[in-house]
Amino acid sequence: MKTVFSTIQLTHAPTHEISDGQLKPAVEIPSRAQIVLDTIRERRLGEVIGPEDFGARPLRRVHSPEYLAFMESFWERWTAAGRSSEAFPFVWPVRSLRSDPIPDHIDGLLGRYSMDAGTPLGQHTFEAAKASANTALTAAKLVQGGERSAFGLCRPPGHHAGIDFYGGYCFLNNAAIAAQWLRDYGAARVAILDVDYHHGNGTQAIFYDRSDILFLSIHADPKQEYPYFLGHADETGVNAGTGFTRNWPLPLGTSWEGYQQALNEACRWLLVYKPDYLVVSLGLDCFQDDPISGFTFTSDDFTALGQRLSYVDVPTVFLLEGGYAVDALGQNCVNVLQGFIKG
Ligand code: 6XA
Ligand code: ZN
Repeated sequence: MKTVFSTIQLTHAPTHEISDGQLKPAVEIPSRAQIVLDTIRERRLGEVIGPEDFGARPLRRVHSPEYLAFMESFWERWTAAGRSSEAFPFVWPVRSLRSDPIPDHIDGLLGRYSMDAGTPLGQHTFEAAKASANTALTAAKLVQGGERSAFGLCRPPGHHAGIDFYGGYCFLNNAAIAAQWLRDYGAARVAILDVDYHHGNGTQAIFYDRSDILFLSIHADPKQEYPYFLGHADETGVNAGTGFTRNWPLPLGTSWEGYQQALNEACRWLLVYKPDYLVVSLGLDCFQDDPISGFTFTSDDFTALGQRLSYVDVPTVFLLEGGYAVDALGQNCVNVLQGFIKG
């Protein structure tokens, strides 16, 4: 299996994040990508290639022009306001406040275009996010060109980012951008299976009213876990998209044993839907030692996950999402990918 990766993705190197009422060391850090890359080479998964530059068009197919313009101009505006550190929003247009008109001040803009205060935004963030999206697109193009599978070593991740907001360490929705690109270049139906520990709220919302892109997600129950405000079992799509979103929220403490029923159900939906391509939002944060998560997968369970996905027998694009137990991240990730190859 080929891997796509660009070192530009390492330039987003946050130092801190806001969590647990504190300014803590950031967990979505460049060494995550580095260890995955090192393990891919050690275990000879396959060739590692750089991404093609797809330009702005595929980003505009998913994200709003206003949001992309905000991201492009963010650092200039932030520094013009006299700031030089990573940015965190602190006010949002929630119920009873107005989203329009758009504020002029950078602190207002940060709130308008974000969903949480836990996602550091810095000088090189958007450059890295664009490289990450190009990595996803290049992996999609490999599979579109006839490869059975490809791995986009995406970082920063994407599945929490919506049409016009960032959050959950995500800025551009790599899985959505890749799925939409596959639709735009010949596929009739694309499915996205999100196996990250956290619900992929951004991806779900982007395709919620559509039947041409199926969204399936298995994750920690949002009543107990981030992102808290989406990912319940009763969210199944709307209008033309009714029935084309499915969620399996699972309790904290879920093991591979408890996970498999949901995974088998999700795979059955894939067999019925018969997508031309499958995009897997591959988070590795279901791991037992993940510092911010609450499931109990072992490293071997990730091999079984990859094997199970190979039985679906659809050309598959894997895109990295979360996973913060850095020491084991490379093993866990390559276990999924080799499990898939060896099926
Ligand atoms: C709150 C937790 C963010 C979740 C990030 C993640 N700081 N999403 O792994 O998949
Ligand atoms: Zn996650």
